[in-house]
Amino acid sequence: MDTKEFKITIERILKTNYGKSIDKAKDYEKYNALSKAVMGTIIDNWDKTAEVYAKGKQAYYLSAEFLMGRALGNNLMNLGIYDEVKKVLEELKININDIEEIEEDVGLGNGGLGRLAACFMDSSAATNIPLTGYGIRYSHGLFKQSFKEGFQIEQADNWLKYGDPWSIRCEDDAVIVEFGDEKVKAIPYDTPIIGYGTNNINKLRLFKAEPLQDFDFELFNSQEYTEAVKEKNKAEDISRVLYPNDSTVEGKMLRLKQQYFFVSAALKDLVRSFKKQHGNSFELFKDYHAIQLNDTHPVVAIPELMRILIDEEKLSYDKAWEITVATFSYTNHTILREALEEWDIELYKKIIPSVYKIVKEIDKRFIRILGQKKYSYEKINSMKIIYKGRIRMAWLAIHGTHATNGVAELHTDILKNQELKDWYELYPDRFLNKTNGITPRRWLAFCNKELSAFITELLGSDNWITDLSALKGLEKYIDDKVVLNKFLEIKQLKKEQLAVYINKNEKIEIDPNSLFDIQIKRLHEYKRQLLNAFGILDLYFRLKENPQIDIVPRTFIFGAKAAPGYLRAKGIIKFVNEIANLINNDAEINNKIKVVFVQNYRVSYGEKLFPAADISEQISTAGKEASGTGNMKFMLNGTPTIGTYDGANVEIVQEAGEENNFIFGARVEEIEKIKDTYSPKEYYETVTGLKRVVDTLIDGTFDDGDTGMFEELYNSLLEGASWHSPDNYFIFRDFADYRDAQNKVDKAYKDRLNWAKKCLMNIANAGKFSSDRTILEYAKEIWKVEAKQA
Ligand code: 26Q
Repeated sequence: MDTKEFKITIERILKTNYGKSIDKAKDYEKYNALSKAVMGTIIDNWDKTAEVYAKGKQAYYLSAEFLMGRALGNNLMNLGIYDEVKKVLEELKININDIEEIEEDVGLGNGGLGRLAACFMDSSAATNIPLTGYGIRYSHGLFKQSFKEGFQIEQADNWLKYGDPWSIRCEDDAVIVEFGDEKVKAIPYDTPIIGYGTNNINKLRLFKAEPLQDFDFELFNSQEYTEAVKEKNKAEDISRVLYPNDSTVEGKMLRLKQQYFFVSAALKDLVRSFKKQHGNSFELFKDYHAIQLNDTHPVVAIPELMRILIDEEKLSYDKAWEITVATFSYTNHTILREALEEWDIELYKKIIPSVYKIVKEIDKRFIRILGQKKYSYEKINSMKIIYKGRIRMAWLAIHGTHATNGVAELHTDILKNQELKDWYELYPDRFLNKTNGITPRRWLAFCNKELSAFITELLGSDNWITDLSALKGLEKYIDDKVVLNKFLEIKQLKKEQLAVYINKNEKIEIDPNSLFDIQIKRLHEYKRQLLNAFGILDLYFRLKENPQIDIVPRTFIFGAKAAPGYLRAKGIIKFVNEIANLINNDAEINNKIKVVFVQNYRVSYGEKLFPAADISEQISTAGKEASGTGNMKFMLNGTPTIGTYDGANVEIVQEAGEENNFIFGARVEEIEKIKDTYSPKEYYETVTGLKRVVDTLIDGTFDDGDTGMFEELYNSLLEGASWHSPDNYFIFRDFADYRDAQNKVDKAYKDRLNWAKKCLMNIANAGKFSSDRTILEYAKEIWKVEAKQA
């Protein structure tokens, strides 16, 4: 890098864009100028990558969510210029950390599914796999969260307030998306995905919705301002905001419009460039495109491609179907019934009537096939795509693609043998497992530079950053006291850094010498933050009874957003905050335990939390968490797991050893066995300490501000509700086991060197969980695309 020229470029951008010299510029202006300067240096490689990719088959990731987080620091690292730029900035009297911290997170996703998409983008670039992401450029991402008197408050996320230096608006590539009674423009914004250790630069293309016409000039002239901008607003509503929901499905019209909007735009974009290259030879389409559907959210792509091929390109139904099935594949991310997407046919008829017709035809022909196979009437009913006035998107997805995959071994097994059993019998060759992964760049090299440097030193090479299985080489240091102590030293440093950050952001002081016990993920009943809360309360009461109990001082840290309409989840947040209030203000106890619920947990907060954790909470009800990926981020940063036998936890302990983690609770088979006769009351009455903690929900220990939230929680556990049985997630069943496991953690932690060994074993065996491995599996086994070096 020519640092002199780079400096000049930054100064020039500051002057042209903000009319300021560097000494007067604000941090966000410096951030923008620096980012734009970096953009300038990569454009040629970006073009070249596209050119090389265009010669062969490419893959496309259609996702309603991309939870990208911040770009600057990660991009500098991936380009290999982080240290150089840091120095350049120092010479300009700028601290790179201040500039990094000013960047807003790009929060265009809810949680795991959106973050997985982001990790896949990074991994595809690093491994030279031709993958392009397609999605929506929401003007507002996932809401910002704060707490007021312990209650969650949501605020709009205005991530574009300082501009978006990492995207380029591609007016020339705009397409028109047609709804039944409305047409809108879809404008692509392209963001470079910079590969680590390669010149390849992949692309994330997100569409913004705009009206065909900016506003009605006539109306404007006749003073009817509101009317004049109405159409503009209506169009822009489509990409205005991300639905802040995960795991429960709401059949909202705008949500359907969002789905069709980006899917139709993406397919039109692909068909247009295909025709430029190959004319009307559509039999070649599948040889140039593999399209992955990220859950059912983009599954309308199946009938939309059919519509384009049949209605616009005049192919026969059979030809179009063959191309469609060969092109698409589908990933399932959930086992929760309530999260299986279904759409009312009336909504489809109204919003996208021509697509509805195709869905109907697909279903008709499918029913005919099942009839020929002599399937019973009941079975056909249970499998047909349209049933009782609703379109079952997961069924359409399995039938209309050549591959369906789960996201961890256990999850895929449950799909094959339980949830999707009939489908597995119909299409046995279509079902595959692709265990999730995380990018080692952001989740170790970038967020834990101290540990990374140490690993590189020990291994004598930094090739683990692109070949994570190389971490296995760390195992040979398992009895090396110097190494183990150095690891503990680094962990301590990361904990101190986190403590400073939490103090600044939450105004709570925590002790970096205490054990950091962390649960960070979306708030959901099945993830059982409530079990954690009960565990803490139980420990508190035991300490009150007997202050002599010799425990390692512990700081319990939570981070989670609750969907705004998910009242029970919000009740759990309030409950944990009440517990925090009680414990943190109890002078007799607060040197032993402390509880912090951090506000606005997001990717950039995660980057500070994962490296600082001593124990990782992965305590979902067995069978409910499809995979989890936070569990992998902890593991990679040397944090043992306390967890159930669920999702990817199973594979984590397979790799790192059960003896280096803390597994507890009912397994899937047991849950299956007890679920119909489960009586939480019996546990409540008989398990020591359980009643005492559960009753705090109703006995006046805590105040829910007269919302009735706590009583509702209590009833959900003991009485159930119309839509579920009591203690639907088996918290009472696992309570005692969880306490035992926590006691084991406490005991194990006291033996510092032995603890460090567990940590080291987790790092050394995290290789499997690189998203590079996952992406290469998708490329080879599903997409049939090959790496291509630009
Ligand atoms: C659907 C319809 C309407 C509104 C919102 C939604 C919606 C949005 C997001 C439904 C579900 C989601 C997100 C699901 C999700 O994040 N699932 C997680 O996916 C991860 C990646 O595979 C897994 O590791 C997690 O186990 C799984 O919970």
